[in-house]
Amino acid sequence: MIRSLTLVRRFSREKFEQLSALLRALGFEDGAGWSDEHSRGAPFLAPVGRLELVDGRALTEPDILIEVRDLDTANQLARKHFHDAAGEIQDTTWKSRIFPLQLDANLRIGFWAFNDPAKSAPKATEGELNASGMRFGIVVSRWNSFITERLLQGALDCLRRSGAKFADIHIVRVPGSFEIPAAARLLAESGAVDAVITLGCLIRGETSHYEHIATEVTRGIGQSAQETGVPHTYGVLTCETLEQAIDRAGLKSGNKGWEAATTAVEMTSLKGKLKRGASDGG
Ligand code: DLZ
Repeated sequence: MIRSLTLVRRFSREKFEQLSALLRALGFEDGAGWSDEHSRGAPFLAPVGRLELVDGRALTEPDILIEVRDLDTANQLARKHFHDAAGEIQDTTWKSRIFPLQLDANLRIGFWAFNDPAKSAPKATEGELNASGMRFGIVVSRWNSFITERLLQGALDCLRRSGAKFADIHIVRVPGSFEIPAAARLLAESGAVDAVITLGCLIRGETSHYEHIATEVTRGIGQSAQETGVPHTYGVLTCETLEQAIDRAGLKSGNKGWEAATTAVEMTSLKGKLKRGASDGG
């Protein structure tokens, strides 16, 4: 049922710019903003959100809390952008440190980090979203190219924003989705790419043997990933109607090509970490 949680705060133009710059510097991802003749909105997306209810003692914490990995750097950045409005780092009573950023009389943001993040959460290894130095193969089908070219643009946009160079991206076009697994395997076996992103579009209403193709494509891509050890990501739309496909290619429900690309970046990074035996605790 739940899709997201949004906190809305109004700022003067100057604070809006200042706070946007700080949040970007801290690594928040820009969401899709909006504007009309009087106002504008700039959403910033956090990887994890939480709605926390508290019963009991009076709260001294600000009502917006932003957890960061490196509190000292966050404090330096906040001082750079807001000077004295950013307070000193202090210990809390809950095994963490925090500093306040007083934006106006009513609005204070607290930036905080656990003293020992490894103790506060189970150990986990996860991939980063930095694609610099990574090489990608993208297999895209020409069937329903009106949709698949949008998926490709989404994937390229994601890779570029994540730091990949265009010279390190090899695009392979195939006739239809059925041909994707074979081309994906050839690319993976070539050793020339770190991950393969697969993009296609199957529309049930317009494909008499839809089930057979969809099953075969999914199985083939998975098999290529498992047998070559090269991460493959799945950006093949399987839709009931053309309208659904348009929605998933960037209109209403995000862009599946973008998602497949970001997953490829993460999985490539994860593979590198697991091979090196790394566990960063976060
Ligand atoms: C034949 C076919 C049909 C009917 N529909 C689609 C589709 O919706 N999406 C797609 O990517 N490809 C389709 N194809 C083509 C097959 O994937 C394949 O390219 C041909 O059967 C030739 O092997």
